[in-house]
Amino acid sequence: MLTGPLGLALDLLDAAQAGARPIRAGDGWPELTLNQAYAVQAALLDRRVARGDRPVGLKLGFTSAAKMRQMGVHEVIVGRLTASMLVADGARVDRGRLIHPRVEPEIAFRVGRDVDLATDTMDAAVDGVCAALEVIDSRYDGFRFDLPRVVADNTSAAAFALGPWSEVDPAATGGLRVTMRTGDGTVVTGSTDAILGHPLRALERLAVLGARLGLRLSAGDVILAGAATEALPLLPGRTEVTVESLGGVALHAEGA
Ligand code: OOG
Ligand code: MG
Repeated sequence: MLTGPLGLALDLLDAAQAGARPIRAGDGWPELTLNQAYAVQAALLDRRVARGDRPVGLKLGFTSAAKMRQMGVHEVIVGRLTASMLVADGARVDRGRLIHPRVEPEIAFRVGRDVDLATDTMDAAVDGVCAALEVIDSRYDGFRFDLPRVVADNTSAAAFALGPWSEVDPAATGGLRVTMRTGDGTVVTGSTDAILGHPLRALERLAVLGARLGLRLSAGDVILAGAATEALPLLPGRTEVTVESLGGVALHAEGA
């Protein structure tokens, strides 16, 4: 149980997500340190689990210069993925349950065995790679936050979709062309090299951050390496991401 400022942050974030209403100036958001913010993030996960959800992996944020520039945050962060966030490839996402959703193209890794990030090497544990699409939905008004806020808000995680898994060596995930087309036909392109120079670097950063935070992965868990381009609004209609040699993934957004 979190009490005091941490408990308040937890309650504000939980209510914002449940009600699809952003936290605004004047709502009494408490200033948090980065460590406190990760404690709030962990408590949010505990609440989800208590309601029947299940951890299914980890995500990295701000692994690309494009995202850092877009959001004004310049440090790699880690968040939690749960089963309820996973959207089947091509399935529907209801925008009405979200505040101001955005979508970003990513790649995902899957681990084939349990990993204690403090002691185990991660890239050897990876047994699959795929194209991925992440829906982010900051619980703060205007998508405006600083580092502790976005960390407490589970790195804006809202939903994600995964393409078919390939047994590509993680070392071969560099320099792949990434394309995202959103509901109004807008197309952005980039390269997996935008992710810290090579997606393997994302795994290395996750190992360092995860060891510090005491994080673990279970066999079958997913890691989102972070967006390869800036995020775009999640508009009604089909959003599709393709990653050269890995394939594609899509979702269909509906609702106001
Ligand atoms: C935070 C989430 C960042 C990424 O891939 O860089 C992230 C945000 O931009 O709201 O998921
Ligand atoms: Mg992301």
